[in-house]
Amino acid sequence: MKMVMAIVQNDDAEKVLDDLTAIGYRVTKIAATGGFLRRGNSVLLVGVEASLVDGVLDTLRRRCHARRWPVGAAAVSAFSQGTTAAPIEVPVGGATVFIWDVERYVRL
Ligand code: 2BA
Repeated sequence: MKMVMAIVQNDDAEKVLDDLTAIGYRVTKIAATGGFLRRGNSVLLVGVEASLVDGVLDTLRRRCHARRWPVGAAAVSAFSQGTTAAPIEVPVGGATVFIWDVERYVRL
């Protein structure tokens, strides 16, 4: 069994949840905050048989879109090191995905 942990933008999370639950995947959504932009995002935890991981990745590819967001003042000032910096944007997403082996899965 594998654990798929996907960090996605809030705007995409509901569609991913809809698709995954409709085809029978069990999913947990956790509200989170990105360390760089300090914007809300969503962490989706999906425990699946190894053979189903590609199906999860297909859904994430289909539903998660890259966007550009302005960088907050704190991050700009950290990068500019005291010099005046024009507002900048960074690309965010589709999805950042980590996959690891699950040693044991128990539902009590
Ligand atoms: P944030 O940390 O808010 O980062 C948002 C976007 O800002 C990133 O998009 C990336 O394009 C940019 N960014 C982040 N750190 C940067 C840095 N030190 N210098 C320049 N640009 C930087 P994504 O790469 O698509 O990441 C989206 C969100 O996924 C991140 O939100 C973070 O919550 C999570 N994430 C990404 N990589 C991660 C990792 N290796 N470990 C844990 N969380 C990660």
